[in-house]
Amino acid sequence: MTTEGPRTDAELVGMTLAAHVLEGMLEAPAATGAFTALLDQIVLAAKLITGRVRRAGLADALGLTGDTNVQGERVQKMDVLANDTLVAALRHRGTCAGLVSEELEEALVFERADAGYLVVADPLDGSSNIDVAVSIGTIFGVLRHDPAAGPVRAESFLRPGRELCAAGYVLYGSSTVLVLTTGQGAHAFTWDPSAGEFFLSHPNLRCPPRGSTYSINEGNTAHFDPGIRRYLDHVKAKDAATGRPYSHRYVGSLVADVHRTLLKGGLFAYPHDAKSANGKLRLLYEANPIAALVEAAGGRAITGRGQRVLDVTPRSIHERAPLVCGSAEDVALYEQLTAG
Ligand code: AHM
Ligand code: MG
Repeated sequence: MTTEGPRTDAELVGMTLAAHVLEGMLEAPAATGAFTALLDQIVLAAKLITGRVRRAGLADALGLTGDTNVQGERVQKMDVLANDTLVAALRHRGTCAGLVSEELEEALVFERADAGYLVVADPLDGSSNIDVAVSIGTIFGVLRHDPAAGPVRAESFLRPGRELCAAGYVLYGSSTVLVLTTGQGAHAFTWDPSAGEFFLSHPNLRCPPRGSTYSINEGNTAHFDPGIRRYLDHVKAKDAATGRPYSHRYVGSLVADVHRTLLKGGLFAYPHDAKSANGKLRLLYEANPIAALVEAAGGRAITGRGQRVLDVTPRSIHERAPLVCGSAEDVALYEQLTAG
């Protein structure tokens, strides 16, 4: 008789996302089906959004709606479609008590007395890239909610990112990839349109300890602190021993820039500057889920102002936060060169 040992990462490749989530739940005896049901609904939204993104140019879904969102930014039709899709998916199954979305000024409360989770999301990030067929993404995070603690309010969401029980993004790139953490590592799943499923393609993602690229909107250099300019000068200087100069890579879509940084290593930064005191990215539904994923993959995510992103306590649901993340050694180098 032979007994099978635990499966290796290579043997896990090809498993469906649904099976992966279910197996994770079975390993956590205290878990209920509600968490799996919630993730199922988020994944359903991702499947619908990827279909819409792929067809956008054909379905009169490109361009602006004519409205501005809560950030004062112009709203794309696809932003609205993606938000409506996510809201509709979360309404079902009774597991989601409320949603904070980049597209909704106020927290949306689902009247489900016993729902145990809150979701934060940017339904479609990288709006400026939609019309030009460049990669965009969906970002989400999940927080536990105690139904006995009273009705959901905006304050229910104002918790540091370290309290997220799940976080993920979906990259609509040359392929559609969903990266998820539920606390035990980060795993990437690739969408197979012919099967209509996400399959595990990168189990236990590890961000390399050091990379050779930096990803930052260098057009903002005039607004940067001297420390950040010192860092940029350093990575562009020639030094064969430390692999410099680094290459510059910047898509302008957070999900795409972070996904490359996670897989290949290096540094992504959207720092504070003289124009934007807290940078551009939103803490609850952009910086926090990304920080949770980067840390789950062994990387680091900091504000560049002496704090781990996941330790920042939010004061309002749409507040912004600087984000510097990626390979542990590259983040340490950034810290060292920008200090003082
Ligand atoms: P959005 O939520 O309005 O799409 O803005 C967020 C995006 C991120 O995806 C990206 O990292 C950043 O804005 C790029 O900003 P910039 O064009 O200033 O470099
Ligand atoms: Mg966004």
